Amino acid sequence: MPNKPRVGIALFIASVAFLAPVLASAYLAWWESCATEKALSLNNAQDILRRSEETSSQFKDAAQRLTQADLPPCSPQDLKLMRQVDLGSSYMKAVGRVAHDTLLCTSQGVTNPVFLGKPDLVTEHGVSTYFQKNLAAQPSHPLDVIAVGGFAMIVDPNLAFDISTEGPDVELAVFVPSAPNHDLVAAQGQNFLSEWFEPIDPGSQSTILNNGCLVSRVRSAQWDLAVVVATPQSYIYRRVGRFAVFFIPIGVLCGAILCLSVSLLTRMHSSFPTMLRRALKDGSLYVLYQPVVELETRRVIGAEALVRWRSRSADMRPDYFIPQAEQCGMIQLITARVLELVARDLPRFLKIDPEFCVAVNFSAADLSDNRTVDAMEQFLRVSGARPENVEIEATERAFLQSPETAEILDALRAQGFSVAIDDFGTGYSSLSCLQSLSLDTLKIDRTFVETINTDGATSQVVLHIIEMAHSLHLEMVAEGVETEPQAHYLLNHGVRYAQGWHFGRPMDIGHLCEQIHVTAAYEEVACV
Ligand code: G
Ligand code: G
Ligand code: MN
Repeated sequence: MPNKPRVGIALFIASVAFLAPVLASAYLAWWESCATEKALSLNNAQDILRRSEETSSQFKDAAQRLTQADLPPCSPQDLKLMRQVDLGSSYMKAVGRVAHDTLLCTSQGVTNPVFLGKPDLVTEHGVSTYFQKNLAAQPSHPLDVIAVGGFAMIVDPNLAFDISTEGPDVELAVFVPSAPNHDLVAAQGQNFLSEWFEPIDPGSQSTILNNGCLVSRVRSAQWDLAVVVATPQSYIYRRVGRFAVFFIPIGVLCGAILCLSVSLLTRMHSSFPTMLRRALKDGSLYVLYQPVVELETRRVIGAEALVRWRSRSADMRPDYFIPQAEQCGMIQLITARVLELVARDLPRFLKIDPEFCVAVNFSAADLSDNRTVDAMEQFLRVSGARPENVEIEATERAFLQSPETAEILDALRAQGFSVAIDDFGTGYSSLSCLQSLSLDTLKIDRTFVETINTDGATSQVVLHIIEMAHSLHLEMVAEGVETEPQAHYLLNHGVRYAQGWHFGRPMDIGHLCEQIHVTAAYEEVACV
């Protein structure tokens, strides 16, 4: 994919990764605030309804007691009983007797009849309510009179609302759901909307957002009473602010972590070509050399060039970046860089040993491209080396990629380079490779060398490989030799060359030069 859309997509993913948790936390703050405010408002409504129900229940008990006593209305005994009843009920201010819209007497000793006027509200159950009557010594504090069956209850309408609300703007109302106009029994606030009083089922409750208010409604199961509590929506926003202080930083943190991870991942994966191009420019690709020794003399006669990538954080494994480079069609750039580095290093090796041979790993793409032949021509010119100083190493996968490969290999061999089959025996078609291609060297894979002197099922395979190589007149290099008995075994079975940790790990040019010197000196001593 071209670079620009890739950057665009990465930016988009990173922005989503950052914004998603931030938006989620904002939504969570809003959701939490709504839930808290809803719970508060419902709680208030239930509290008011409970008080109203209790008042109704106390009045019902009082009326029952007075009816059962059947005393002459307003007689001394009647007044006495009314006082007793009044004392036992916490929500009623007083009880009394009514007839023809007139309060005849009360438990508080009122004996002069008080005309109440027409009732403000009459329910279908025959309950009449007279609002805001000045009955006693306290004219500034009007009371409601609720009358049924000749008895009256005098209540303070504000008592039901004696609860702590969140603020003065919270509106409260107790109403009669069965009344055609859903008349208010008591209210605190003036901005009620008629739709808030649409009756709900007895014993049920609901909360809605309506006209900028959070409206909670509860209806009594046994009384003809319902309560509305309306809280301004601004209270929710105020709460969101408080929750946001807590949630948003968490969201921003999560967003930042996610965004960072996404950008790291996209840098690691999607922008591999960009990274490789940069690495090729800034010199973070380099080569190490693993010595190849002659088993008989232990002399270092050559080395395999192994590419390395020094990245800012840690070295990147070739097992990762070689297949990636192959996949995105950039492996030839790596081969070109390796050849450039080897061409620069070779003169130093040749100064010590003019026969020294460096093996370079080639990929399928290199072996299907005619330009490789020209590149090798140029390599000889730049390095001043002879073709015998270079071996072209490739796995069977690389050999079998395209029909041109055989021709290109022939051309390279005609130039004088030798060709080795790498990791021999690990693929599916190694044998057909040997038949169809002209090769010089077979590199025995370390999985077979590992089995030497063990009684594993495949421990005999190495012998067959060696036999086959002999019969095809191929030179052999054993890979992954880690112990002296392995080296001994290979030598005894006619393998001339080997590489592996027993002789040396991949090393830089300085160390390899030292090792060439040391082994050359060792051989001279041995010969004397
Ligand atoms: O020693 P190392 O871990 O680098 O080997 C890992 C793999 O990378 C080996 O299979 C080796 O063949 C491969 N490799 C190392 N250098 C090169 C290179 O320059 N070109 C190619 N195509 N493969 C390489
Ligand atoms: O190109 P090739 O696939 O042969 O790459 C050789 C790989 O084997 C490299 O990863 C190199 O580091 C690794 N290697 C070289 N010598 C040894 C050895 O003696 N033992 C093991 N385990 N790995 C080795
Ligand atoms: Mn190799």
